[in-house]
Amino acid sequence: MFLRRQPEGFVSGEEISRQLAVSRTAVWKHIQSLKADGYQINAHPHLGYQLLAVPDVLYPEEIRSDLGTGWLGTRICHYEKVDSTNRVARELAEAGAAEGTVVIAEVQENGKGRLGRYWVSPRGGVWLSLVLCPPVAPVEAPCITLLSAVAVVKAVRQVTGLAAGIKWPNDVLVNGKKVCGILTEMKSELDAINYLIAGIGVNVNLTAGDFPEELQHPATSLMLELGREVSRVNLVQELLRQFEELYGQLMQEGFTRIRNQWKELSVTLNREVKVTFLKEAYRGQAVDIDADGALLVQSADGQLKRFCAGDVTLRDGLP
Ligand code: BT5
Repeated sequence: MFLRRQPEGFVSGEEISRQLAVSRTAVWKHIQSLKADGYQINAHPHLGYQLLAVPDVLYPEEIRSDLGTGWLGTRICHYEKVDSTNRVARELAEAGAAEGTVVIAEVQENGKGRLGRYWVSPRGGVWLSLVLCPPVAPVEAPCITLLSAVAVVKAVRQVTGLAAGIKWPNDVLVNGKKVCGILTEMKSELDAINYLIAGIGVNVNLTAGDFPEELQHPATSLMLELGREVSRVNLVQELLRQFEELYGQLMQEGFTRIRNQWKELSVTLNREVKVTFLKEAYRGQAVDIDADGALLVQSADGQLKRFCAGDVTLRDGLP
């Protein structure tokens, strides 16, 4: 990635071979393999090499360049195609992968939503899973889902300027449509988490044609809302930075600060909602989330009900 830092001009093969302490032939071979990976490189017989364009692929080297995180993303496993990054991350975790390992795929052929639902994952999105070992009790795991949503919203706002918000518990919306879903899975014992996988899917550069008919209204992508493509590398980098920062806050200070940020970014609170849980629907006003991340809903007769899980429909979408 020596060339990347000098996009303006040429770098001679001699200089690269000196800096990297490899032969000129090795430099030439490396340039050929970069070209094969989609990097556009201008090779001039006298001036040397010039980087013209990097491919829109989430190569670990691109993500790690200027990433600036401490532990998150130290190891990034990138795949062209997998069934589900959560499945791969679980397998790596079982094999002892370190906390902070990131699994990314360009395409998921069997992307998972919650409760066995599907997740549409064609090329152009960010489909990733983080391997975590939070030293908290399993009942506190929902906090990590809420934390993930805060991290996504902050990253989306930072990189695109779009006014993203959170719909409890795990959806990120832009203009009322879903751009991101989060699937948290864990392996735990009664009082300790062995590992937790935070699976995050963001519709970044998806076109309307990428969504099946039934998702045309409820789903969107950052590109569709912004009217231009978004750098997926920048988004992943910002997401990892925000996640690491928030995770640090959670470990040091507990959930309160994350909860406050979640509340600020929420599009659920103070709205009329329908919560569906185990096929039962409950209507009321979403008034708060509690210290465990559960949603508190007040019905018209003043009764307060607490939901640890469920699906929320906001008032505009209420039948
Ligand atoms: C979610 O479930 O929103 C969690 C999605 C998590 C996806 C990530 S991608 C990386 C990692 N690897 C995985 O295999 N999964 C994670 P849920 O709240 O149950 O929403 C699922 C519902 O959202 C589906 O039933 C569809 O109605 C809708 N949906 C499917 N694909 C979508 C998409 N790309 N964008 C918006 N909505 C979608």
